[in-house]
Amino acid sequence: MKAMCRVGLVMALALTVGAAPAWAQKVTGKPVTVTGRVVDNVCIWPAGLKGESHRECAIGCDKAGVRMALLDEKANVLYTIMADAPFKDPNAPLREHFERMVTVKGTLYTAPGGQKILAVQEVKTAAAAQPCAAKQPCAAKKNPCAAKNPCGAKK
Ligand SMILES: [Cu+2]
Repeated sequence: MKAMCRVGLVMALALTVGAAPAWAQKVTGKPVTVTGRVVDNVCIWPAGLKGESHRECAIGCDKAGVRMALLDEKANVLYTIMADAPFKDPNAPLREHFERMVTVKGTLYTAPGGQKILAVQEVKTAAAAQPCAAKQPCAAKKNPCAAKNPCGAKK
């Protein structure tokens, strides 16, 4: 009987080791570039607060340890932010951009449940990352920069 129990235990251990549960599976990331707003989860979801007027609050939330997120407002997708290596502050590269539009280069992981997790490698202001009208300011009518460019304003 004792021997049977031992065999059972060994088999159970072997099964545990052999079949990793879904939550322990490695997820393959893919390189992405995402443009969105750096938002504060604590304020945007319960109260709908975001944007420039909310910057001071986001700075306060950051000091309290809140991790910022990236919201692609066009696609309506929220990205959880993480650092691209252990022992790094995930908010650090975003700190000067809280509540503003940025373009982030990084690695995207889709976790169980569909959560999108973005390992941040590089952050630029969205405008700096898209100098869209710079080369031919008057050429493209659908240019998102048209409103700001001098050729558009003359019409
Ligand atoms: Cu806040």
